[in-house]
Amino acid sequence: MITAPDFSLSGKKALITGSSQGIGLALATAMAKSGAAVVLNGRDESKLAKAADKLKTQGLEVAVAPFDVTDEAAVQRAKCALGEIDILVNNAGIQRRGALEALSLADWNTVLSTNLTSAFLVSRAFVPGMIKRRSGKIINICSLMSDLARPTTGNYAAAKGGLRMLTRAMCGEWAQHNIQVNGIGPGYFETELTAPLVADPKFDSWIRGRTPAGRWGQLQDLTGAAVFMASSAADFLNGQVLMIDGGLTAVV
Ligand code: NAP
Ligand code: GCO
Repeated sequence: MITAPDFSLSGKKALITGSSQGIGLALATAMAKSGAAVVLNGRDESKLAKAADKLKTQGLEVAVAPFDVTDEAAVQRAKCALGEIDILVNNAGIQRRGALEALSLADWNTVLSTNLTSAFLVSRAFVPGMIKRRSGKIINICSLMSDLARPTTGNYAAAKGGLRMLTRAMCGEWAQHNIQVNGIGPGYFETELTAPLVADPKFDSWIRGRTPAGRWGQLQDLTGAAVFMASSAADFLNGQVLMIDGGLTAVV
């Protein structure tokens, strides 16, 4: 018998990396409002505490796990401290813009390690529990730059392109254990990461013209897809990346 889809996350524990602000905090808030007990993550403990307070004042179940997602030992310590989780959102990410020919190896490495390797490190830490329980959801926060490049973001595009393929690779290895791994590819959203672009009238005008919806993305625009992918309604969705970009990648 066909029933209404179940988007509830009640009884689930969700870890969202890089969730002291921006997209991560928005997704954590929406998941908490959908019933999940959420764990916020970031390196700056005071920022993390302020973010947790915002959720607590809304009566939401929240904990914090301050660790650097690029630090293998710190990720392992976090796994020991947190125990099992049901939903993992690999969201932590940074930008270090610059022309490729002038880009430092440090700026290359830090973007690849934060935006790509960290998804491997954190998923590797928590997936054994999901395998044992034959249940789990992993959501990788990709980008429209998983498919499209823009000058001065070569390191970032390489990382996000890799994250699309890592999403498929994780599906290939873990779907057999009833673990669903999918990605969300935001377009251009107003956050701290894009603040310099939002503040640039030329870029702002260009992105509004280049985006069929004619606007920057707002954080609420991402929450429906994230809660869906984290819920039992998406139990047969696997290895896919959903672009939420106002149509930007669909139209030249
Ligand atoms: P943001 O506002 O700069 O937030 C980044 C978050 O990640 C912060 O909470 C930051 O906290 C955390 N973080 C950074 N490095 C970390 C590390 N090594 N370990 C743990 N946490 C770390 O960025 P955002 O715009 O929300 O972006 C979130 C994700 O969405 C990123 O993966 C980004 O690539 C992706 N994305 C963004 C857009 C957009 O237009 N904004 C579009 C497509 C994709 P701490 O600095 O305190 O650690
Ligand atoms: C840039 C932006 C993009 C966005 C986002 C687009 O410099 O063009 O930082 O990389 O962050 O990933 O989806």
